[in-house]
Order: sequence, then C-alpha cells, then structure tokens
Amino acid sequence: MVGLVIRTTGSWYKVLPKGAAQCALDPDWEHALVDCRLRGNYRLRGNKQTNPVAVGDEVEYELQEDRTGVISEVCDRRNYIVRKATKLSKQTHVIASNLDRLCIVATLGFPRTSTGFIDRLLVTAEAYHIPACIIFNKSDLYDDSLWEIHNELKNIYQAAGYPVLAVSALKGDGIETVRQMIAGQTVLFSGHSGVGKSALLGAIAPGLDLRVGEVSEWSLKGKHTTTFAEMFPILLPGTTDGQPTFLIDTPGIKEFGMVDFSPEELSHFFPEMRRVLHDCHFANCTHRHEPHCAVKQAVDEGLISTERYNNYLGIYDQIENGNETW
Ligand SMILES: Nc1nc2c(ncn2[C@@H]2O[C@H](COP(=O)(O)OP(=O)(O)O)[C@@H](O)[C@H]2O)c(=O)[nH]1
Ligand SMILES: [Mg+2]
Ligand SMILES: [Zn+2]
Repeated sequence: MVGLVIRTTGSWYKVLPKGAAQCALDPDWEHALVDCRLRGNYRLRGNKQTNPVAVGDEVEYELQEDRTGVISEVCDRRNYIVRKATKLSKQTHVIASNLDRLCIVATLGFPRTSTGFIDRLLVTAEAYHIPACIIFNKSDLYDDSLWEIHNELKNIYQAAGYPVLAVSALKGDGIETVRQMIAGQTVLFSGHSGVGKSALLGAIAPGLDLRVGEVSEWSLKGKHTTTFAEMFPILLPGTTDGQPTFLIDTPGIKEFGMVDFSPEELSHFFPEMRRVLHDCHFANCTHRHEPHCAVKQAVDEGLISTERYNNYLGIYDQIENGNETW
C-alpha cells in the first residue's frame, strides 16, 4: 500500500492511503486514515535527522490484521524543510517534505513582521528550491499609512520575483486569489505565531478543524508544547483530475530552516542579486566592500532594494558568526 503522511505523533504516523477520500472536510475522512508505525528494523539513512518520517512523505506500508500499518519504505523526498532538533544539537528535524510552495504569512501591524524575518524565510525557501510567496494578513486593520507600507514592500518583493498578496482571513478579502494561486499544490504556511496562519487556512477551507489563536495563548502562558506540522487535503476548483490541495499548518514551530551553506553562497539565494552577480569584478565577490561590485552598483541605482541588501549583510554576518538558525 502507498500513502501520504499527514500527521505525526511520537512514533505513530497518520497515513492517507492513495485513492482514499482525499478531503479533510469529508465526514468519513478521519476513518480513512491509517495509523502506522515504522518497521522495527528500518534502517535510517544517516543520523542527521531525528525523525525518519515527516509530514508530506510518501510511504509504502503493509496493513496488519488490526488495521494498523507498518511502514517499510519512505520514498525519496523531492525537497524538505528542517529546523534544529534542539538548540544545541547538530541534528535536524524535518518539518515537512515534498512542498510545491512556501507561503510566508506576515502582518504589518498587530504585530509587525520584520523584513529581516521575511528575508530569512525567503533565503530558506531558495536554499531548498521551494517557490515562495508572501501573504500579508489582517488587511482589515490597515489604515492609509499601513497600506502605504504594504505597497512599498509589495514593490520590493515583486521586483525580487515573489508574489505578494494582501488578505484578511477575518473578512475574507483576497482569499479567492490565494485559492487560485495554490490550487493543486502542497503548501506550507509559515510565519510568527499570531499572524493568522490557522485563521487563513480556515478562510481558505471553511470547516477545517483548526485551533485559531490557541498556540499564541499557550505561549503567553509560557507552556512548552511540542506540536508539529499537520497537513490538510482539500479540494479547490481549478485543478485537473480533482487533484487535492494540501495545506500544511505549523502550530508552535518557531524556527525554520537551517543554514547548510557558506556565507559566500548567500547572494545566490537573493534572486535579484543572482541576476547581476556575474558582473562583479571579483569572481569571489561577497558584495560587501569589494570595488566594482555589480550588486552594490544595482543597490546604488535603485534596482536592488536597500532594505533587502541590508538584510543580506545582516544574514551574512549571522552565518559568519556561526549562528545558523532563524
Ligand atoms: N483583525 C484580524 N485578526 C485576525 C486575522 N486573522 C487572524 N486574526 C486573529 O489573530 C490571532 C491569531 O490567529 P491564528 O490564526 O491563531 O494565528 P497563528 O498563530 O499564526 O495560527 C487570532 O486572535 C485571530 O482571530 C485577520 O485577518 N484580521
Ligand atoms: Mg496556528
Ligand atoms: Zn559583488
């Protein structure tokens, strides 16, 4: 049997069998899921990762008499996104795999997401070859000055090559555009706690069983909770062959990505820098203080945003100083 891992709790994995009712809004959906464990003698490929099976993995499993499954094979991942297993550990935890898109959910007010945070997630997406977009939520709270900031940021990020949307999960504004953009894809929603990720998923697919506001309340109380990514298949119009759309919520996950590249590679993960860096005088130009640097020239000419460039410098320093998570 072949299926898709949609949730993990400890050593049990919820697997959606191929061909089963593929919509989390289907009343029979929970019953279609198979509780699976990993085969006892499953050989881990290397020991860098703490979880051998992650949300988004395609797995082969055998059904037992008690209707549980035993996973015999985790299929090769197209891509995946990780975080550090623990603060000091060298090991990583795979948050989710086989992604078609990373949606960065941000807010301009209540609270304000920094461009530094957005740019770090974008770098992560570039490093893992996952197309990214930025969704500014809570547009219902915008006044004129927030709209002005929104439009400035939209210009910056669209020029870099990323789709930018303004939405209100609360009022429903812009949600149809999100649906059209993600139809048929596997999409990970990431961003700070409280920006409205769960509310956004609920707006995209009304009726999903999501805990809006819950994690932010937990963290206010200072409780330590271990929550993981969870995937919800839904059916959206506009897909061929009724292909489901997979939404991945990440409640409680604070850190995304881990740098496994050298600072010299960083500019390759800024698309607008990647386009010009071959014109730098020095082949190993770091675009910080070298003369005849095409990147700095593009910044001076207003072709590359000063804000993005400053964040590049900040991330460069951070990696150089051995601080490799965000
Ligand atoms: N005004 C406004 N509030 C929102 C919107 N979306 C979410 N919220 C609120 O923001 C808080 C956090 O939402 P939640 O979905 O739990 O955020 P998450 O931590 O990113 O999953 C809740 O109190 C929501 O009601 C929105 O579009 N507008
Ligand atoms: Mg949430
Ligand atoms: Zn340069």
